[in-house]
Amino acid sequence: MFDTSKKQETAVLVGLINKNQDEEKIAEYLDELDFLADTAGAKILKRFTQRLEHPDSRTFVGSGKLNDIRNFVKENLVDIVIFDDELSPAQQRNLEKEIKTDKDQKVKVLDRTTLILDIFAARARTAHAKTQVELAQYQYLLPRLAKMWSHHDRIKGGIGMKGAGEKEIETDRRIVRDRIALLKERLVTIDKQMETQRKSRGELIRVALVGYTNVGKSTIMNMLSKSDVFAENKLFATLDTTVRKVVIENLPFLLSDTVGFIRKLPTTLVESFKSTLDEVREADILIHVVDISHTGFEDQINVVNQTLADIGASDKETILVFNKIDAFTFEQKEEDDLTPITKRNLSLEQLKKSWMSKLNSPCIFISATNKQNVDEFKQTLYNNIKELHQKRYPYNKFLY
Ligand SMILES: Nc1nc2c(ncn2[C@@H]2O[C@H](COP(=O)(O)OP(=O)(O)OP(=O)(O)O)[C@@H](O)[C@H]2O)c(=O)[nH]1
Ligand SMILES: [Mg+2]
Repeated sequence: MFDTSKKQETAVLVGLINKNQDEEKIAEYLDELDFLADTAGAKILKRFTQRLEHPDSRTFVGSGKLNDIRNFVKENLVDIVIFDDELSPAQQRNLEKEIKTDKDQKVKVLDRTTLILDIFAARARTAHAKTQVELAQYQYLLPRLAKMWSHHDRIKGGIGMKGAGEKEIETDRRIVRDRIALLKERLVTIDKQMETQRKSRGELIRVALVGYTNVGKSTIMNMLSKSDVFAENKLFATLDTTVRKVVIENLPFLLSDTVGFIRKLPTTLVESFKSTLDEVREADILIHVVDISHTGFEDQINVVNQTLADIGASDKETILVFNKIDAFTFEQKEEDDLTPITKRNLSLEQLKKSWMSKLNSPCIFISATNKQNVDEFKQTLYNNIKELHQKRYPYNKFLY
């Protein structure tokens, strides 16, 4: 989507402040949108926010704000305007028209979903991931074409003739539907192969790393398995599932690393990544990795738990691993500071205490890059796997 052959493309971000997302939240959400845009290769010049309970049905933001955006885009020759929420086809069309000040100006209007889909498309390596992403993209497109169609229909108002534009849309819809059917067929074949592979892995306990994107899942995978899975400070570095046989002391098990989750993950993506997520669904134990250095880590935990529930994997034995303790910072309050304590004022020790008392499953605090507390983490993992192994194979004691 972003043209990398030319100079780096520039973009502005747009988000709404309302009762679901206050000023602090929207700042954090736009940080994330900025990170997504950066991952896709764009440079953010400015953020626009507007206090609005519901998005404007025509242009997402009100006319005053739209004017500000238009002026900024014109003055700074901005290439892309990115909205933090999904745009309806009508909003997208209106915005494309209204942000331009003259007809030769090229400004792209994107929403969060398209941005995530584009990043997935650029990052997909294997045929499996590519097929899943392409399916998600077409599924996102289809209702949009359909909506355009019904919109034309209404304007036509009962006159029996079809205009050229409508025919085109009808053809487009047929092409998209055919493509979706073909991609689904392909996925069925790939899924079968993967299912056979999973079955042939035998009786080893299966552990899956799950978590928000960029929390350090692949880094932990590499640390535990001494393998070399691609890890970097970009969102969605991992799209394909990697499975490794890992041995702690003398206990072997299977460890899988998979795609990270994110707030407002497009539903079409979750749908088409079903088979990738089977690895999570079929796991015996989940390692839920959290980036404790991120100010919104609690929200991220909730997003992950919700996504796990959505894919039917919420009631699994889970080890909560707070990673990146080396990068953790907090605002220590002075003794005479009587303003109420917020989450930002809690030290690592206080957080540890509160999480440990809150959970009845294990939780560990580590730094994967600095190798802090890694032995304790491995021991916890070992104990959990061993216990499950003994339960499942009571007569098979040779492994430990
Ligand atoms: N400071 C610090 N950085 C870490 C730690 N663990 C991982 N990172 C960094 O965090 C970034 C993301 O790590 P990854 O392992 O790629 O994260 P991931 O969860 O696999 O990310 P996705 O595959 O994109 O979902 C990388 O730049 C890592 O070097 C840690 O303990 N401390
Ligand atoms: Mg990864």
